[in-house]
Amino acid sequence: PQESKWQVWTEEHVKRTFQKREQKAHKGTFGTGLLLAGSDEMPGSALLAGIGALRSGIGKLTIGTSRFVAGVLAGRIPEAMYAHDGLQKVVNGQVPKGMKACAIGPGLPNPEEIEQALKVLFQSDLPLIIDAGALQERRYPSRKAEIILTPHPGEFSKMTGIPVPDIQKNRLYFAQKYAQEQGVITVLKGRNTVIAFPDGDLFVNETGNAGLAKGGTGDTLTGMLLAFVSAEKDIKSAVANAVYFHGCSADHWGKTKAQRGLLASDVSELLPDIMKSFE
Ligand code: B4P
Ligand code: MG
Repeated sequence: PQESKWQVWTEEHVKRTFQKREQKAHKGTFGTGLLLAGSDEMPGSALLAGIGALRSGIGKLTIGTSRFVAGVLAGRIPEAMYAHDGLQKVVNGQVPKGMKACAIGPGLPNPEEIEQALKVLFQSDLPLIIDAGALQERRYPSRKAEIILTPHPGEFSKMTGIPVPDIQKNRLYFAQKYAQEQGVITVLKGRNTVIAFPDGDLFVNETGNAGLAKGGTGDTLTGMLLAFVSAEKDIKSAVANAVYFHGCSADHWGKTKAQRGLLASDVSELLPDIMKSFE
């Protein structure tokens, strides 16, 4: 199989597309993001994604999570608001008002509940970032706002039934095919993350290193995507720049420190240094 033409998403692409933070801005300018993540057994995923979103410049963040997790997180992320049992509320049709985009999946264990929540969210006009526990084999409805999927090869295999070794041999081809057939933006993660758009546009990210091969770094990326999609006007560069900066953080770390010592939270902490040279 053969994908159609593709490009590396380069530093020049980032310089051309990354928006300056308007000095007359207020928090509303950058949108409020809804993060549906975290459960009693996996509270850290909501924490990591939440910090990823805030460090990436989101205007306001509402974290929909269990009461227990909200209690744990409130002291660590005082900047966020909390929707207690947020996923259940969405299942019941109560999507918090005034949101610009929604990310769902990190640290969510219950597939049936997620499926019901997605049914409600698909009816909304929110761009959706779907990750981790929310990635399943399913058909996506055609809707106006974008759907962005962020599988690693294991999750992409679960979504498509294609064995991981086959995916890895033809990452560009399968990501492009899936994006076009399903009408969703597909971010196939791993070394040289592939970013495929429904119109056939296809990019490869070359930043990042094996320091990112550690639990939690995917959650950080999901939070970053929520922020960029909420704040930026152009969806393609919003997605590609989030992937680019995520990798840059790991590369920056690797200049002076052992890759193996990188934590997912360090990725977020380094982001302001990375983005500084693009502002
Ligand atoms: P999960 O247990 O579902 O892992 P997770 O919670 O999703 O972890 P996290 O969210 O932190 O990381 P993610 O991969 O989303 O899955 C783990 C299992 O899935 C593994 O045991 C394995 O079976 C399978 N699996 C996962 N990745 C696989 C792969 N690449 N090949 C085959 N099987 C795989 O996000 C990680 C982030 O780090 C991404 O942004 C990714 O692009 C980046 N990253 C990781 N390694 C990198 C590298 N070497 N170079 C550059 N970037 C890298
Ligand atoms: Mg993940």
